[in-house]
Amino acid sequence: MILKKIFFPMYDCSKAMARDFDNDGDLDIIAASLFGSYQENKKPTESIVYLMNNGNMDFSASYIPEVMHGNWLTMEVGDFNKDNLLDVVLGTYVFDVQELMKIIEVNGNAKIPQVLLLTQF
Ligand SMILES: [Ca+2]
Ligand SMILES: [Ca+2]
Repeated sequence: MILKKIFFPMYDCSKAMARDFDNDGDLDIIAASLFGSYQENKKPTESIVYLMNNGNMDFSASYIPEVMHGNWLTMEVGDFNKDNLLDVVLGTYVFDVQELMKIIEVNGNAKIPQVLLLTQF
């Protein structure tokens, strides 16, 4: 038996969940990363990634640049707004005040999402 494999590089991925997010009958993947300490040079591709299943184990990756400063500790999937499309809720982790100050310095403001709800439209 030969299994087709996919490899998607994502450093410090803390959780990946497979669900049919686009209701087309196949499983897609959402993955989030937790870094042990804040990485100011972190890329959007290393934060939250949505892998849409195109069939035959072919996936297209999408990113959310606005949330790249989170250290995503927890994630859950559900239809929170009852529109029959799955949503994703994430929670981030900040180790201490020094790390928080570094994030604020890099972001330029203190508006950092601690809990994030992603919905589809
Ligand atoms: Ca799907
Ligand atoms: Ca929904």
